Amino acid sequence: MKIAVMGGDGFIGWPTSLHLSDAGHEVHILDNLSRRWIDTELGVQSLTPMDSIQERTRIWHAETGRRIYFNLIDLAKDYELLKKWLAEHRPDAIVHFAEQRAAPYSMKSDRHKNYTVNNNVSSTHNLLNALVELNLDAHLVHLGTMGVYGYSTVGAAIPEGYLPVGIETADGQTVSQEILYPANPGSIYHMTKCLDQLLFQFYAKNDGLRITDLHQGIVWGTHTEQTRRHEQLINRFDYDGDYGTVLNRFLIQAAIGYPLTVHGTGGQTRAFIHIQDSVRCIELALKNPPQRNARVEIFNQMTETHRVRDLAEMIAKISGAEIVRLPNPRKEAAENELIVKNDKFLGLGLDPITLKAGLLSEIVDVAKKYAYRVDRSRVPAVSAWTKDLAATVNHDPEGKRLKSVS
Ligand code: USQ
Repeated sequence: MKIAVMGGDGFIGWPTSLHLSDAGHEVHILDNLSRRWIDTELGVQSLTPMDSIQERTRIWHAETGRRIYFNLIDLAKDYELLKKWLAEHRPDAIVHFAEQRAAPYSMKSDRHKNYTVNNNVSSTHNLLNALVELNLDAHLVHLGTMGVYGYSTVGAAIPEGYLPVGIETADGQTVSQEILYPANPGSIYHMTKCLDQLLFQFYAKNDGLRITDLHQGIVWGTHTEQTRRHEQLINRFDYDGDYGTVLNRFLIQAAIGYPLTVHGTGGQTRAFIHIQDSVRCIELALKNPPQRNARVEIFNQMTETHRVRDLAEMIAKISGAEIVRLPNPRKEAAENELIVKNDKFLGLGLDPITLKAGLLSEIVDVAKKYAYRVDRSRVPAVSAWTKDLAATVNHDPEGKRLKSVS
């Protein structure tokens, strides 16, 4: 297949591009390199040293003889350029990662809220709009989030996208329907993914577009089979308070001797998936497109659920790290239960990689190798969900410890 990977320079976009290229597909990356600009804005860098996208694709070609093509296009702003590229290349499938993906970044200030909404909603809409305009029947696979469902305890398993409901009619009958699971976003970022769902629903119904939405959990790990092949193919690995996600942050914190930063009681239960499984799921989704005029296909792309404090304890046990409980900068349930259905990917043959001490220690070792690149002052999560919460943020979780050491 000819596949366009929108956002193919990012944390999952890059390993996905390699995985698909390795599987024999013709891969074209479209990316505005915003993730690199945001690193510059925040004054942080990936724990792992990353080369330019042009250099990465050159190394991939030298290693495998396969080409990955790169195009500098901003989906949210360069509509005409995007349309021109799609018209010339007419890909069979499109994987859409081209969105700002960090909840804390989206909540930093009014400017970051505006940027996240404008960027994410426009990039998705521009893509859908162009497909219709060009009469292009490419299968669109979008990286959504488990966060569209919200994290309140329901006491029932979260279905894959659609909820069966009974509606009482005027004459007292009950009719059955399946509706999109009620959206319950917990951040501006998560809200944009809820808005994406509505855009997909409309374009599938109105124009018959073939769309798959992947509701992904928190990704952990950094390497995939392909990124391991060469030092310069290495994936990015975020540790900072805005872009680092919880499990990867704990692993890096363990590696650099920083206390594991648990927000609140750590009773938040979340869904997780290893990055290797993430790229496999995307390939499975590409192989199983919905029919034209069918409703949007939705998969829950996760393999297990864990409570934040249990993760911290597991990592403390294997690494000897200490744990600190911090005031939670987010407005979220302190404790929640989470049961999630993921039968569809399992049915398509996904054999999940689950959290095991051996695998976690391996990631701590990767982190130790690059520990010299960490700026410890960028570890704390200081983006607060409300002005009141901002006043409670702990800007220096290891401060006391450092003082007692000196
Ligand atoms: N947390 C801590 N300590 C930390 C960092 C986070 O206790 O140092 C807690 C947070 O308060 C939250 C949970 O861990 O309760 C998860 O936070 P996260 O930063 O790992 O994940 P989140 O902000 O939800 O976002 C990430 C990705 C996003 C993806 C989402 C999937 O950045 O792109 O959509 O995970 S999900 O969480 O399932 O919605």
